[in-house]
Amino acid sequence: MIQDVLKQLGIEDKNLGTSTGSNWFGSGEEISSFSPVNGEYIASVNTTTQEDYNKVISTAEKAFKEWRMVPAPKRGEIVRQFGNRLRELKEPLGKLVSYEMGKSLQEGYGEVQEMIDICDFAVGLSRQLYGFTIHSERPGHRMYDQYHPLGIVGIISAFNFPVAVWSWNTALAWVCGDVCIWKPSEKVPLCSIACQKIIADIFKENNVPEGVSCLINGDYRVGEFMSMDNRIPLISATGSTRMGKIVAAKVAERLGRSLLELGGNNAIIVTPDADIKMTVIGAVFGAVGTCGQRCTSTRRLIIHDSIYDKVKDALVAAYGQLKIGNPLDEKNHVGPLIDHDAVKMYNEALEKAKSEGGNILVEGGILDGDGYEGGCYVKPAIVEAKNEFEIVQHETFAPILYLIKYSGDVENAIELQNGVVQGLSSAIMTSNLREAEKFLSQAGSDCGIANVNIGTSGAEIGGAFGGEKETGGGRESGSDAWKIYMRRQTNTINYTTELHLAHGIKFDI
Ligand code: UN1
Repeated sequence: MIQDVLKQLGIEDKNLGTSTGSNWFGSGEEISSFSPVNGEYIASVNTTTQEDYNKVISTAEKAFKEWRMVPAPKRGEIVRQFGNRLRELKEPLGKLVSYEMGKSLQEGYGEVQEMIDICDFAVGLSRQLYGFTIHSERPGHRMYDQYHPLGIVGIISAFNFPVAVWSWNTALAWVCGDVCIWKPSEKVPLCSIACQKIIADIFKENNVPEGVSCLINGDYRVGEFMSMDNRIPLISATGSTRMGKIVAAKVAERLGRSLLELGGNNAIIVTPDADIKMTVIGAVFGAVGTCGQRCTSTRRLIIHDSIYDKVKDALVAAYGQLKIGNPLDEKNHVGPLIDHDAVKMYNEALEKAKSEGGNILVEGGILDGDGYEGGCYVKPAIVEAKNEFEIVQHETFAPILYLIKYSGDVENAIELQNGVVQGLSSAIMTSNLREAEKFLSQAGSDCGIANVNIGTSGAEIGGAFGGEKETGGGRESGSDAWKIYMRRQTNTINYTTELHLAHGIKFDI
């Protein structure tokens, strides 16, 4: 089956990993992509050398000069066609995401749906790149601000959302008049080849210049070409906090702009008024969906002591129903982890949780028997823990859920929820209006995302996506996140015959 999928998406056994659109090249070493589903070799991609990169940059720079002159709604029209092509290719692309990354087929399709949704959003946005008009203090003057394209946007994406996060950035950047260079995770290079082929076709059909969408491949060294390059005014990086700190420092050194979407340590607060059924569905999907490898995955449940046992029992029963296995088989809820390193980190986290005094409620473990051969399958685990445990403070990209008890008022739960270094997503399950509003108030959750009666993951593209503290502070996707992809300019126009100075200054000559 996967052979058909690869064929439909134009993926060969050996692929050139560098592209400026229709042109594909690359002379770096090969990286092979193996599926976490069964360990099988899928195909290989060659990496981008410094020389290849320089060619990409000069093509992108040239393309920007043309692309910025295309009216924004016309750019939007091209993004509309891209969204339509994604609708046609949702099935093969979703399957490739599932097979190369390991997330369930439903989630693979969901990821492509996020791409389609952001394209729709960007099409509308292409007619709404507004600035303000401001009243001038001087007579006969008009003042306003407007937004212009920035230039080249560098996108560094993570393995866990191998296609959607790229599209959040590109769809907006393109309608804003920018050109993009994408460095995907070296763990999922084939997804990047598939996406670049799809957009290259659309661009070719519309005579879009070579260089508006560029792809480079390789490890952090290739990412470094971009973060140190002052020809790239904005670097949008998604991934670990460790990576984000390195990228941010390099970009800051040259006074570039960075948009960071880094680690999370997301909690759901479960108050005495919570609907237990909703809580369990939200928590289980949040903790085990994508095998716990979303940056929005639910890592902590902060449960009121009065309902602790009830929630705990319901969760244990729900975990007993989970089907783990080949993610392309739609009856399975949980697929594999991305690779053996991830399995090792999962194991180490469970060991550490135990050594710090955690009580294992649902036993974890590696699955390698029948049906799991060659894959990276593990059992989702639940651990009763304390918020201050070192391991609980740390983001482990795996399906480990920590249960933490609170007593007294919701303020105590909020304090625990905020008591970590990360600040991406958070949620409260309650039917108590006062508690919900406290959670959303300025003294409530300190995260970029705060939900009531839904879980921590699965954000819609229409909202701004990102978080505070070590999550990096950036916002991608909806709302007015587009502004970071543009430069703002304030214009003052004098339509009188005299030159007026501001602030009442007189300067007669
Ligand atoms: C990520 O894990 O980097 O909110 C992105 C969600 C998805 C995006 C996650 N829409 O879970």
